[in-house]
Order: sequence, then structure tokens, then C-alpha cells
Amino acid sequence: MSTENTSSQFENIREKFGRFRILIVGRANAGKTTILQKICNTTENPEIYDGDGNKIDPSRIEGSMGRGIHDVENELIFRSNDKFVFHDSQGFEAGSKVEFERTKKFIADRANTTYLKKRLDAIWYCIPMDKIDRAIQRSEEIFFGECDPNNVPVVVLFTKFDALQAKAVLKLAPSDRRLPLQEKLSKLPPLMEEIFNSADVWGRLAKMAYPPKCSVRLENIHKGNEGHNILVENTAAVLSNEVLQMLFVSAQETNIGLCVKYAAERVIISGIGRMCNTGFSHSREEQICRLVCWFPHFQWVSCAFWDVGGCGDADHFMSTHHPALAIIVVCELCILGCWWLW
Ligand SMILES: Nc1nc2c(ncn2[C@@H]2O[C@H](COP(=O)(O)OP(=O)(O)OP(=O)(O)O)[C@@H](O)[C@H]2O)c(=O)[nH]1
Ligand SMILES: [Mg+2]
Repeated sequence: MSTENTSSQFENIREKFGRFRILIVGRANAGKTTILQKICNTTENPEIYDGDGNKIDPSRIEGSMGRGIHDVENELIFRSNDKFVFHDSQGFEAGSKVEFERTKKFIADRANTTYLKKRLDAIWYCIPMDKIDRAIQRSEEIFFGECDPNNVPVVVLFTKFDALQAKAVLKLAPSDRRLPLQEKLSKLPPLMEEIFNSADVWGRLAKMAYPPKCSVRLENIHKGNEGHNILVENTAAVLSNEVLQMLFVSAQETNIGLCVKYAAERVIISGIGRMCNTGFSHSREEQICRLVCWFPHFQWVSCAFWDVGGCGDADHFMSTHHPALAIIVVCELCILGCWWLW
């Protein structure tokens, strides 16, 4: 199989599946928008499109956005990374049956659609830890108790985990309270852990009819903490097949280490395993193409070096993209180059 064939196969996959689609659920003020911005490496608000792809004027829904009320059918796309499309469920923290039914129908329709471009690929459910005593309310009970995600993986995001610090301070032993600030801070994580464990949020979710696949703790995301990398890693790990994993891993641009990990595992290690077992191995060109499919800058790399689709060259790429991006691509190519020589 030629390099060009393998490249166009991946392009066909992208063409067929479109953007990686994520539904984010959670009560108002849970930190949903902040995490989406972090994933897309921006501080801008997303552009909003209706279910038919028409752009919506944000001023038309400004009042409702402020209250955290969004139409689950609307598509949110950040200009900084348009390989993702997000849906923000209407907050159903009050246990509103109407909102819940709408979200449930959305999940059922999008999970089962054969039109892959509209398919829902993952669900992120946010539970803020600033109100840990009320972490599981009616909305969580009905979502995890009555809403079949139809094999779409659900990841729980324990957002604002840093809020447990204030509660942990109250649990400090009297002798520890007199310690210098840094030492005092070092005593807090085990206490935060204790508070989190005693609330048994994960244990209660795990016993429900449709338990989440996994959870991540996110803290100080609004202050630039890099915890979102764990979310990216865990989401990739629970996706049901390699095509979806490739779409997700190559769509995200914030965790290049993850791209390297999947490229190494899925191409190099599995290739060596296949060669040992069957004696069959792909050509070098095809292996390289398979490797770059896991990287976000795949199109530019392939354009620049193999001129796939005749859309550019390396000089053009370097002059038209941000220098940091160019450095990442050069690093990717170094890794690939080393592997080629080896
Ligand atoms: N302490 C803390 N605050 C956070 C964190 N992430 C976000 N916030 C703050 O929480 C508030 C709400 O964040 P948003 O991202 O707007 O929450 P949202 O869920 O999109 O809210 P709605 O759109 O109104 O439903 C903002 O003031 C954020 O700065 C975090 O990790 N820790
Ligand atoms: Mg929001």
C-alpha cells in the first residue's frame, strides 16, 4: 500500500466521522466552559451553531448563557481547535424532567445514528467539589440511574477539587495550624483525600444502573493548571475502538506526549508483535504514515513532506504557522526520523 493511500485512508476516516463530538453535562457554574476552553487552548468563547449548522448570534442567547442554560442540540466550536464539537446540556440540577428527557433523547439519537458525522463520541459529566455535601443530587440520580448512554463512554469530572482545601484547613490538627504556610499546605492533600473519600461520591456513582467509565479530578483549571491532560488521557483510554482513539488523540493539541504514546503503542509495538507472530510487516512508508496519523499536525506534516494533495511545502508551513507549533512538528519529525533510521 502506498504512502498516499494510507494518508487518504485517514483523510477518509476524518471525512466520514467529522469532528470529535463531546457532550458536557453539569449544573450551572460547575466549570464546564472553563475546561472546554482549556482543552481547546483558548480563553475565547465558542462559536455556536444550531442543529442545522447555522451560526447563532450569541447576543440572541446571551441572557440564557449567563444563567448557564444552553440548548443541548446547539454545537459549540472553538476557533482555536475546530476538530472538536461540543454540546452543553441544559442544566437540569433542579431535576427538571423536561430538560432531562431532552438530554436523554439527544444521547439516544446521537449514540445510535448511522450518520457518523452526527455521532456522539463521549460524555463528560461535571460534578463540582465546592459543594461536596450536595455532590449527588436528583439530577445525578436520574442521569446515572435512568439514562442509558448506549455505549458512549461517560467520564465524570470532579471539578473545582481545589475547593476541598478550605474544608481541609478546618481539619488540621491544632499543632499543624501553627506551622509555616508551606508546611501547612503540604499537610492538606491527605485531608482533602479523606474528605473526598468520606463523601463516597465515586462509590455511590459506581453502584448506579449506568455507572461512569472513570473519573478525573480537576483543580484550579481557571488558573491555568494543566490537570486537563489527565482528562485527555482518561478519555482516550475509555474510547471503544482504535479509530475513535485516533480521531480524539489527533484532535487534541494540548498533550503531545499522548500522541507519542499511542503512536508508539499502536504502530511500533504492535507492528513488532505482528512481525514476530506472522512474519508480516508494513512497508516503512506505510508505518510512518500510520505513526503521523496519531499527531494533530498530521495534515501539515504530510503536506509538507509528501505533498499529499499538493497543498504546500515545509517552508510555506513554517512561515504561516506559529513558531511553537512549528517546533512541535519538528520534534514529531525528529522522533519519526529516529525511528526511520533505527
Ligand atoms: N476554584 C475553581 N474555580 C473554577 C475552576 N474552574 C472554573 N472555575 C470558576 O468557576 C466559575 C464558573 O466557571 P464556568 O466554566 O463558567 O462554569 P460553567 O459550568 O460553564 O457555568 P454555566 O455556563 O453558567 O453553566 C468561573 O468563575 C470559573 O473561574 C476550578 O478548577 N477551580
Ligand atoms: Mg458555561
